[in-house]
Amino acid sequence: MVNVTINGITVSVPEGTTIKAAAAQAGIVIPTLCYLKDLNEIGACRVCCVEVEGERRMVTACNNPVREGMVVHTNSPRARETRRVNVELILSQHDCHCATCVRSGNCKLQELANDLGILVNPYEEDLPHGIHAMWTTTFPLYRDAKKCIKCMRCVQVCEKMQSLGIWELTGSGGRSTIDVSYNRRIKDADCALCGQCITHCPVGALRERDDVQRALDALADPDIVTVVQIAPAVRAAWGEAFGLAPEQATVARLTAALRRMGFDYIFDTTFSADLTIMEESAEFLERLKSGALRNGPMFTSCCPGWVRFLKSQYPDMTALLSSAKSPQQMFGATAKTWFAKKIGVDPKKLFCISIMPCLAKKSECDLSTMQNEDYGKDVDLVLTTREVDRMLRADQINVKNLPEEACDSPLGTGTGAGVIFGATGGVMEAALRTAYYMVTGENPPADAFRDVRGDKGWREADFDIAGTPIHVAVVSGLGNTRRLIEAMREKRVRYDFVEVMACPGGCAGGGGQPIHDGEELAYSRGSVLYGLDEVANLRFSHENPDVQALYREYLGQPLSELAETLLHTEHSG
Ligand code: HC1
Ligand code: SF4
Repeated sequence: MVNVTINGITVSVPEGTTIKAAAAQAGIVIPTLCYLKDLNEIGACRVCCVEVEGERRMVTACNNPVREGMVVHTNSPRARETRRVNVELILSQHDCHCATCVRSGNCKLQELANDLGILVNPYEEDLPHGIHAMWTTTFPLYRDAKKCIKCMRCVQVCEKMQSLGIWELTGSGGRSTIDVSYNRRIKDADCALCGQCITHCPVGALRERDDVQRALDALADPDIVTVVQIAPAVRAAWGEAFGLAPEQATVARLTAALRRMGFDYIFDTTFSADLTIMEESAEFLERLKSGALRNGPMFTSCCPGWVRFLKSQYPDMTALLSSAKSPQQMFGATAKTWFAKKIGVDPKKLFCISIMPCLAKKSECDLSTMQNEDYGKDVDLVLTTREVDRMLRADQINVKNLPEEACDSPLGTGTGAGVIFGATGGVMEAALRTAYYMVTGENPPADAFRDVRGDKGWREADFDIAGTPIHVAVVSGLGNTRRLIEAMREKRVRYDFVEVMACPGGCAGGGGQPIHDGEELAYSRGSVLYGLDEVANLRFSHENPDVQALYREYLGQPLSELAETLLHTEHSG
């Protein structure tokens, strides 16, 4: 152990502890803009500089370990002055038009400048301009170089967590900035659109393409019937921006809010998550029976960030993906056929809007394989949880005081199995519940496959389905995914079925979810979803009465010709 005195308080900490962590143990907060545990411990922003007795230079607290007998001051005149000047210098290169910034009120730099009482910036504004300030406005990921503070978080998150290395530091001195690596344009750069660089950005330099106006235009058009679907993981997060507890921030309350805004039909993606399970479980059993799994496992296909990753990094393996479309797309295809017929509306007049915790969904719905000549696109528009939160705020909807209202029918019913899609391991668990039923004609205990749950980024489990052993893996985060695929290619591991989610923790931690600087909420949101499953009346996708009606009235059975046409794809677009 090492003894260190910080602001007169002596603490004893293990060797190797950083000054910042030792101070936290003494109850002293040392602010920082760039620090991310295990990912970005490089002292880039210099906001955490402290004075160490006997040292001539100021010391960054986030990446320097304590030494025996060290005496540290975080609030000495020199420490105060250094922190303030460093923040002022950052502000001199930051577009401070806070009123028009998407992160206003949720910006680490704004908060810190305010905490430090910086009312006038004494340094000349020195904003980057020219090429770095320009960006395509069509790609779902949007970057504003004028707001970038070069904290390096996006660089490290994309490189270390997601193994993609899309960002890099370019230029030098005052011209240094972050840009797409190897001089590529973002749309050509293999970005998976996971959005993790956005949720880890301390300011508003990265955000999703804002599609709110397109939703408002659809609402304003009297000829258009708006149909909204709410993704599983949205229910675990949408209320965070309003200070609602998870038990208040229900789908039913969000449904009420969306009705107040004027949307015509409000449905639940858990309906089509159950539908996906019917198709995907049937497909898995078919591959199992035909021996196709000898060529490699079946990969889940519902996460478009993962599908983008596979197509760009391992294109020779895309045949292993389940041919099932994602629940988002299955929903759209069902809404524009079965449902449109039911309500007697020309499907071309239906405008399908998804509320998703995800940016990659914005590009998934634009794929050429996700549309047809009869009705156009399965899904017309995707809004992130954050965009919908902004719409609710814009309409001054007092969500706290809204009653709960049921979704519309028949695409509004989901089971617990559909709800857990939003957490890592949930798709696998839901699929195995139904695969077991399809083989044996009996339900297993609902929690029979809970071994796939957990917070490790790469998990494995073994099960027995009516005498057939199956070996499965669940992985989340693209860095973990790359490790798993490399292990598969080197024949160090072999699986029958693999669930992949691009974002650590699954959709609950998706790149479109509300941002809480430095806090990882994926697993706590995931446990909200598992809690909803536990108390659900129906916990098996095959028991969803609306899915049963869809097969009875329209599709016939899983993998029927019509189901193949509407609900499956080649993943080649
Ligand atoms: Fe997801 Fe899915 S779980 S991909 O994370 O399969 O985005 O929530 O909607 O489509 O259902 C996202 C979540 C979501 C799909 C489902
Ligand atoms: Fe990297 Fe994901 Fe950001 Fe794309 S969205 S740059 S893959 S972190």
